[in-house]
Amino acid sequence: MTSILVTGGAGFIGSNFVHHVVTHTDFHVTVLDALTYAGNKASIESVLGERVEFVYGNICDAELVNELVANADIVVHFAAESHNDNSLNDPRPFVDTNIMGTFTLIEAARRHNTRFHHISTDEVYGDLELDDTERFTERTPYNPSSPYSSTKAGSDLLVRAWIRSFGLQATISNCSNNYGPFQHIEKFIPRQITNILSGIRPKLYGSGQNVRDWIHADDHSAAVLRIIERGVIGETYLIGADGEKSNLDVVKTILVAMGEPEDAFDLVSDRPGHDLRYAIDSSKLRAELGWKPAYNSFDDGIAATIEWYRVNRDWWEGHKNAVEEFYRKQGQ
Ligand code: NAD
Ligand code: TDX
Repeated sequence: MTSILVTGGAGFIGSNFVHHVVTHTDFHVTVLDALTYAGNKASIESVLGERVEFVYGNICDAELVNELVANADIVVHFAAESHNDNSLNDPRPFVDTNIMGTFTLIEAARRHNTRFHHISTDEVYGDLELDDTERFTERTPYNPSSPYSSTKAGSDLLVRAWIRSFGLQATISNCSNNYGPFQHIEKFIPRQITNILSGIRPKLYGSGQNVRDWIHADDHSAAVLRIIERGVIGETYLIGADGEKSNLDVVKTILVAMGEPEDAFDLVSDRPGHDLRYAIDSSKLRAELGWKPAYNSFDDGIAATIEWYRVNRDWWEGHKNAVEEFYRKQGQ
């Protein structure tokens, strides 16, 4: 039986991936997660057992990582500090986890010649103008803006160098903005949904014109599985679902779906260095590996996500005050 090590499997996308793997494969899964503020074991509790094992630990712990990688056939590396706003307040954990943690993992993968898949983001490419006709491709030059995206770019470059210099058996994927269940409520979509559920008005940074390219986390998981199964070693694949929307449009979609007037939001201070637009051209992944998204309606995906937060109040309610206090202090 194939044994897969999933770092960051108690986080948003990692936990969605664990559920996807349990449903669609017969792999044995080991989750390695440090349960930072962003990790929640409850997100994978329902599948923990013989097929899914949880190991509490840090990806910077070389001894632990070496032992786990030695026993795995494949490593899928999701663990990261992932929130731009946090990286602007305290960049240090981003350097530690995203750079040193990735270094620790690829050293172990190199030692044991283990298949490695590195999860990254479209933010490494910087941003686009609103009227730019080009989208990001695998050939777009790196130009990250924030401490978060620069540490992700650094980790991608480490993986690329380990492939070329040491023959690391690795692939890389850079995905656009994910939404779906189990996303921390500091992030845009769940923040607004849980605001409305808590009687707080949604908060839009700046003018709300910034554009993100949305993909459901389950579509991201399916693409990663496809890359593990059919991807070519050494290659990078961009993952995206042609889901470009302005933040203003997303907030209006959420408000209307929750039965509120579509102008019942507040404009708040902008994020420093706020990237204007991301947009992914995923034609390489579609043409070469035959992947396509299954979630074709953003409105339906958002409605299901709203329902998930409505039903799973216990999962998020305990963090809500602290998250809003963090934002209140910076006028957001
Ligand atoms: P998340 O913040 O929800 O989860 C991160 C997980 O990693 C948490 O469970 C946390 O406990 C764990 N973790 C953090 N530091 C760790 C460490 N040092 N050792 C072990 N575990 C540690 O993040 P996410 O949104 O699920 O993102 C997962 C990955 O996907 C990241 O690499 C991110 O860059 C990438 N990505 C995210 C998005 C998105 O829209 N969220 C889009 C593209 C790519
Ligand atoms: O309250 C808010 N109001 C608002 O207008 C928040 C939290 C965000 N925003 C804006 C900022 C962005 O333009 O919404 C957009 C999305 O913000 P985030 O959810 O913080 O995501 P983003 O910064 O785009 O990064 C996300 O996608 C790429 C993930 O957090 C990253 O991990 C991933 O790499």
